[in-house]
Amino acid sequence: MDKERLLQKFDAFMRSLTKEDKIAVHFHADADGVSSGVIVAKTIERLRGKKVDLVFYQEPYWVTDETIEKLQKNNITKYIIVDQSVDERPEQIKKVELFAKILILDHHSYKTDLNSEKTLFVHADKISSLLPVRYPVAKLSFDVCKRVKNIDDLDWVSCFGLIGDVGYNYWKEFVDDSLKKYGFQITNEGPSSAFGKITKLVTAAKCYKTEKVVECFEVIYAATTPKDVINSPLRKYQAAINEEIQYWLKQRHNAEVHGDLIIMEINPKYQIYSPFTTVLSMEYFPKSATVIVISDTGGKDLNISGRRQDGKFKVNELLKEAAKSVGGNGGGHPIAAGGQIPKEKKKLFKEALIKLYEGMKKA
Ligand SMILES: [Mn+2]
Repeated sequence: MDKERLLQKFDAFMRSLTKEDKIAVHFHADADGVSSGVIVAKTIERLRGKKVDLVFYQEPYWVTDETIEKLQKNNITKYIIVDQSVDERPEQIKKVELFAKILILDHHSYKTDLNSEKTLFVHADKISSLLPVRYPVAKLSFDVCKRVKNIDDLDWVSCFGLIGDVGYNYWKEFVDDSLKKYGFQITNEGPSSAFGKITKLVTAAKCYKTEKVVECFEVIYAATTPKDVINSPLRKYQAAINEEIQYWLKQRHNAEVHGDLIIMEINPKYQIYSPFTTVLSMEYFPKSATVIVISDTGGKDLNISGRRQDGKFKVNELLKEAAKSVGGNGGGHPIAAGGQIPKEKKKLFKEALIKLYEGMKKA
């Protein structure tokens, strides 16, 4: 389907929604997902004069039998999925098609084009020549929804979402115009802007407890200006997260040092391992150190997180190999990576890590 045809189908889908429809919005539990969920849900409320009926995120991200049960229990007739790739289980989508029409807005890579009689799959790669990863659904949903309703006042919602998916550099003019419109400073970096503050509030709330993304959705939905969110009770989660990170930074003397390989074990109250490892490696150890954090938050797996700020050794390969050797998984970027390992394999993992690292240094 070409772009024009797809967009016309999108317009028709949105304009066909009535008050009698039971509409569910399923969003990815991150800033881009919350943003695009709010944009789509608000556009629908404005179009049909009634809020959507059900809003949720879920883990795992694909459509499960429980998802289908929930949709049926709520008599859903229109199921909208934003910023979530569901093409891995196309047979589950077929099951939903028996009782509901589906709209998917996404930019993740996919194998199956889900477009059918009942499903409209609007993917970034069909709308824009940009790499899909650079076209966050926060921006995609804003661009398509504004075709059917005036949503000029939701530009800031799009902005904090696209900043969350590292999209500022590709949408600088849009974000800067919007910052100006609300009287905020242009900072030339997404995260340090006023909208970046909202992105961080959402990210912290998710770290605190994934289910708090629903509260983020509600707070942002109810807000009329970005300031309403910046000054909202969501700040308490960020304060808790920051306090926890500070606590563990003070424990850094407990880290094991093997030359320039630093391994630290933590058991924090919240899922702080990723931002914690970043701060630890950027501000407390030399950029020429490889910093690995093993985090236990009570689950059956441990989270592993690694940074090598000067890029001399590929921490994604290091974590991938070491985790794989104990039945875990790992990956990411050369300077920043993560993964999981079974809790009982911690000692073996550390041994593998040290040995692999020695090998990398000799190579
Ligand atoms: Mn996204």
